[in-house]
Amino acid sequence: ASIPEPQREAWTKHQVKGFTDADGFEKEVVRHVETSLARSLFNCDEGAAYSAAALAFRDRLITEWNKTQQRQTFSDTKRVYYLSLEFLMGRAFDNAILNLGLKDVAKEGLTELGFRIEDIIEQEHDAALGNGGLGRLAACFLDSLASLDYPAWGYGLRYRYGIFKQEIINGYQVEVPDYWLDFNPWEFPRHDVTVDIQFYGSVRKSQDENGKSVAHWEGGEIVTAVAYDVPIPGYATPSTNNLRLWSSKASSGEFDFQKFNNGEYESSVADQQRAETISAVLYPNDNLDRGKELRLKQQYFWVAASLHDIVRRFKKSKRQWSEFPDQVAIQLNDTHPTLAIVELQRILVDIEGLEWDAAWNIVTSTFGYTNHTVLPEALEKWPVGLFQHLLPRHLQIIYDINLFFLQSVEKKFPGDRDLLTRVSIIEESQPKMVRMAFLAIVGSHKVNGVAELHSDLIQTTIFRDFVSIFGADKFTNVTNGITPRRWLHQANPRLSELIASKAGGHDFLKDLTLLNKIEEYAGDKEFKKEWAEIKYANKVRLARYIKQTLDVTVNPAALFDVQVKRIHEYKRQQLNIFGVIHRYLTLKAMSPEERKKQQPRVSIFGGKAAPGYWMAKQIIHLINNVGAVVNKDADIGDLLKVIFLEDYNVSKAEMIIPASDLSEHISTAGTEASGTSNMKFVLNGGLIIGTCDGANIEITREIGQENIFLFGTLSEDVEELRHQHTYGSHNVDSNLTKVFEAIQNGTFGEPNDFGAMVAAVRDHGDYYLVSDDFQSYIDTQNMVDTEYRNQDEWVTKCIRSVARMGFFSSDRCINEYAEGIWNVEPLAVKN
Ligand code: F58
Repeated sequence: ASIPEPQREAWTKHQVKGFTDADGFEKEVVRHVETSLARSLFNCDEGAAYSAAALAFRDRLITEWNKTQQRQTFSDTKRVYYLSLEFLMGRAFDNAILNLGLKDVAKEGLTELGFRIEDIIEQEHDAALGNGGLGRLAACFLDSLASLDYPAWGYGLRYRYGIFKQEIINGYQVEVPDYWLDFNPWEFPRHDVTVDIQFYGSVRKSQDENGKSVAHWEGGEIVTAVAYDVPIPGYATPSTNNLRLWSSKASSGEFDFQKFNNGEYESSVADQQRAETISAVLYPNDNLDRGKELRLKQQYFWVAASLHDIVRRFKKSKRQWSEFPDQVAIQLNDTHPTLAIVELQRILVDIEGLEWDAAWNIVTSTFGYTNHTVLPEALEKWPVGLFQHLLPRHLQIIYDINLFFLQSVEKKFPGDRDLLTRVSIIEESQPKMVRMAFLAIVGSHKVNGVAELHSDLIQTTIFRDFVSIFGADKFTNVTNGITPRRWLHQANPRLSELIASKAGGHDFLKDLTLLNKIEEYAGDKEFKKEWAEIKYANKVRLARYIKQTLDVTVNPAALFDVQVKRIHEYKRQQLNIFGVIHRYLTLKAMSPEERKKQQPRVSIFGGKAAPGYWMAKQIIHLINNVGAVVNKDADIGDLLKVIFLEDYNVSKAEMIIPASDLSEHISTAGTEASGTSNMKFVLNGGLIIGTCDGANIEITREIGQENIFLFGTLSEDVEELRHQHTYGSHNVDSNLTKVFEAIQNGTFGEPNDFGAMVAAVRDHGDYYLVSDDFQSYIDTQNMVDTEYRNQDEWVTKCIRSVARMGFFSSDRCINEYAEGIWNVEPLAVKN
């Protein structure tokens, strides 16, 4: 309902203007302390100061956000909808003040009010609605979409509990729930934006007046989706996009007032709780599909609410259905939202009455699908029986999609029964399964991988048949990227300023290729000195944090070697810790004189293990036990320290990454689709030790092979080696055998605790080729030691690498999606 013309003057007069200087900001902080928080200068601690400062900036964001949304509505251009079950946002405050260009204002204002901005930033709880790379990629994409002025919305779930908090107790991981919503100023509940979502029930068919069969999905239960909106500010632009997260609650129709009236409070409340369970918790698995019913419920709940919202918005434009793909592009972040394909077909056919083929044309022109893994255990499949029970009409539609698809395959490749079995969306197994990746391919117009090697691999292995069916044009690559705003400007402000001083200001934060301007300073003495000082200061900060949290003293002058990411056998933290043990044994065997010549190193690990992944937990346990022995060994001193940082998350990454000299990206070749932290480390002036896998390959191409430490088996040789392990003889590397002996003689605690880790390599086929790559890993680490001692040359390498990292901005990546997949354009902001 809009305000009539005569009264609008009053509105314009009182339009919120928003502060632009420290004084204005302080006024807003004090107002929020005294009104929103009902406190005063007598009881304003850092928590309250954060809350008030966040509310003050939130007000600023809302004004721009409203304008952006109005602009998008009036211009009526095509929008992008990014559907992701995970958005790993981290903190919002620091990001908001930087993107608004008001960090100095915030700093000055907070200082005048008696606070240090660093302490205030630390008060914020991370928004941790994701597991790892996939969720963080979605967050970087939102930042780029807004910064580049694309009309785009994110859609996700508002989990009450994000990824668990990790505690390390006696060397073991313990999971603690992450209840993060106590105070969240960054979200806006939209109690008026709700969608009723149906589950279970049955399908009745009838005939319409023309004799056409119509399906009616009836009965079952209803859960209500409530929208919560999160503003996403762009950098150096007023554009502020929207992330809409759905929360589940019992539908008012469903809540049993009768029961309540009869005094059966408990059972009526139980219904309510059951509904709220849907959006209660993020599943903590990374690269593993566990097939739980609640997970499928989450997926449908979120997808159905989002599509309803998108369709509702489209219908307001009063266009023909055939124009839907001109107005709407939907990107599926992995297969988790694949049901959106089926749901849109259902809306168009069952509710809007379109013919099947016309509807299917619209559907396939609308969707794009991004694949993030080739690991078979991570490819989603759902039992047909579960679908039949939970979403009976959707199963029928899937059967029809499959039928028409297989008919088209049969037409193109007559008589190839094997092919039909291989590509069928329904796997003829016991029980029968719906293959979600195949459904996503059939229902999309583009399928992309996330790095060149990965995109090649999916086209030649898991999706090979689909390339011959649909043609190679349907498949493409979009190499991942990261946002330089968070991962350079925010995480490493001093380095960002140093770069700005030589790159002609901060434009490189919007066009990262401008980093190349610093290459001419790679030999500049003064520049290198400042560069090295910044790295050292970042290491001092991390060393201080290690002292505070673990009470271990590390020398900031030592080489900081970092591997932080989810713990997974394919990422091979076991290779790293076996290498550390080998280093320890080697140092122990040396004379004191020889030891003095060695390069001191701090091996830093961090990352969560999925709660049910016991091998990953064993790896964490071994790292901690090795640290306990090595860190107190007087023979070793500063030469080697082993650190496990608890509860790795986005805000810790912002502190750890700028402090790294060397980071490890050492997955078995062909297993890590892309990796994105590799890009963050290089961008912050650290070098990489890595395998020829994922984006490491493209990083090498960009920065030059002389600036990266590559080792290990190539992806084309992996299969053959695995075959040999299984069917030929398998001899474990001799240095690795000594490492195993040390583990088994109890050097690092109870040997049985690590039996499975050793056996996986020695007795069970060494699927991840730890033994095959061990010697080249050790040799390469020794090379790192040698090169690190030449600090002058090392710093030059770091500067050159940073200068050549322009390609890895998520801005480049989003522009590629916009042009090659979505066909959308930025919406210019007129002042
Ligand atoms: C990651 N996948 C890839 N999945 O492993 C990584 O190489 C890539 O850089 C990144 O995506 C972005 O493309 C990943 O993080 C998950 O965590 C899923 C969570 C939900 C269950 C299945 C795995």
